[in-house]
Amino acid sequence: MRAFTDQLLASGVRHVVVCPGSRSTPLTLVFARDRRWRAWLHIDERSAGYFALGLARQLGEPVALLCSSGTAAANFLPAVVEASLLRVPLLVLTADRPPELRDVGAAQTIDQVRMFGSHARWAIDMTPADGTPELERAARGVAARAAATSMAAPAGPVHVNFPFREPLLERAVADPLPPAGRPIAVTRSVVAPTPEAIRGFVEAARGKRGLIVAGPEAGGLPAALLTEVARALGWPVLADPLSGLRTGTHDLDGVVETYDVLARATAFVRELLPEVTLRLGAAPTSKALNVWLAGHPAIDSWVVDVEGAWREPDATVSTMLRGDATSVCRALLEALAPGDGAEASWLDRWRAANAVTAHALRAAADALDEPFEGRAPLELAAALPEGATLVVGNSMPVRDVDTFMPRLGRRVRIEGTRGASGIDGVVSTAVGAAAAGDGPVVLLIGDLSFLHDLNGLWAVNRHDLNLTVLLVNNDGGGIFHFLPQAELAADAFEEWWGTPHGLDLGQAVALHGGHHVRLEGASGWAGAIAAALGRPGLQVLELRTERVRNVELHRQVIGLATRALEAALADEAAGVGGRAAGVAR
Ligand SMILES: Cc1ncc(C[n+]2csc(CCOP(=O)(O)OP(=O)(O)O)c2C)c(N)n1
Ligand SMILES: [Mg+2]
Repeated sequence: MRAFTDQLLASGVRHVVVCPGSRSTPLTLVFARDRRWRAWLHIDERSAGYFALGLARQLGEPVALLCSSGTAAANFLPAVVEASLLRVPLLVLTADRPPELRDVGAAQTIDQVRMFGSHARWAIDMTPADGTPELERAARGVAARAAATSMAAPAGPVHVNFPFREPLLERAVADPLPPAGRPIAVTRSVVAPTPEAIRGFVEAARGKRGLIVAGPEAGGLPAALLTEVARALGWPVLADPLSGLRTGTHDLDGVVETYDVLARATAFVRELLPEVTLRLGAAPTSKALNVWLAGHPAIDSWVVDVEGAWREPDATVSTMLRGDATSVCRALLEALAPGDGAEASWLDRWRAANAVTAHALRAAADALDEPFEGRAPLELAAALPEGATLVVGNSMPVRDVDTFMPRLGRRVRIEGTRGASGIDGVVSTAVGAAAAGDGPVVLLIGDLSFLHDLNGLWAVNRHDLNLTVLLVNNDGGGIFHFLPQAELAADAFEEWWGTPHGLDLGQAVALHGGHHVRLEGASGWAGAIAAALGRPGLQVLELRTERVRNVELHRQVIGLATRALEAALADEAAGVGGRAAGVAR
């Protein structure tokens, strides 16, 4: 075991999340006794998996995950799926029965060989350790390869299955001999684009009206480089909140955050249709943006991604530009010459439209005198300090952050779990991020998602962590009210989609030793958020809203913003100056 775990350390792995069990004893003892490891105990494997994912993403390094045999391992699946799609390095270590006890009715024994299927970048079933130097050397190689594979682009989960024979304990005690041999070094390659590909793009883009679409990317895209590329092209950057481009100390001048509204404004999309797009990161969260761009197959659409990946759900790509985001940006900056960019009015019009829309959205939200879910991102924007991380839950939280979160010139990370968009491990992903000890972490989450991963809260107190939760409680699945089911299946809707649970979530917070506060009124929550950030432990701020009303308020606010934009366009066309000057030139 020591050859394996020592090599993991040599490969830069420092953290391991350990779930209790007997079969995993040999590895648990190493992680528990060897002080070079930061070992995190977790009770629930499903939560543990997401905790490891949140920690690994925050640190940008692989995190190991250990459990016993049987369904314990199966409970890692959701986090393995998410890590694969989100491209987060995880080292999944599962204990197993030795081969002679498999498929013969032995207790707590299931088929674990390659059990994560295509969701693992690499999987191996180890030979039961017998202390011989040959197997120790082989184990060292597996550890080096596992860590390196989890980090190779695209990063992801790796599964190592460990058969352990009884007696488990003597074996562990007899094991701590210093492992033979030297640690293995594995170098990493950059995935650089070919010069022809870069030339091809520059030719396609020269003088054209274009957009850079910055989609979700775990850990963020290279913001400073990408905004430099945008400047050289004279194109705006449509920055998904999960791209790392909407917030930060890079140049935000050409960053557009209101595209979710812009793309719904028919006059605008007619006027400002691009000829070329360059997308980095995954497909954006905004359905309106995706539908708009996909509706124009004549757009020359370039997607940047590493070999083997295909994040292109709308099937509109014209060129897959192979390379990692940083290498591609560097190559583009070298290749672009002064004069290659679009005419200046193109970016000016986007900037002006963005300013009008951002202002109108804010004004429409400010005018409400009742709680509005879209208000939460605005209050968070006011409250989040430099160095904070905002983890946004799926369902409405990520969409509201997409629509309403303004650009912030502060170092604030925004992360989500949009790989598979599950509501099952959101709490633990945020708790794992908090465990990295890298600035304050705030979680914005819906009530069903919160309920789904209540066990995740356990780790906050157990490990003395600090987490602030803004819990949007609309007593059910608010998102479903935006779907046709709400009207077309009205008889069954409330029970089967609305799914009110009727629970007092403050009691769940109390169970986990947290502090619970209700947010009152229509606004002014930033003070409460900042105060919660100043207190230790689990801090839950609960906002109560109403699902049916939420749809009405969204339509009202977005409708007002769309009309403000269209009025500005009309004024501009009629030659009236003012705020919108330049929108529709
Ligand atoms: C594990 C999992 N189960 C079910 C779903 C389907 N689903 C998507 S959103 C949603 C409702 C989420 O409700 P809540 O967290 O309260 O957010 P709200 O819609 O109210 O904003 C459900 C059940 C899912 N995405 N993941
Ligand atoms: Mg809800």
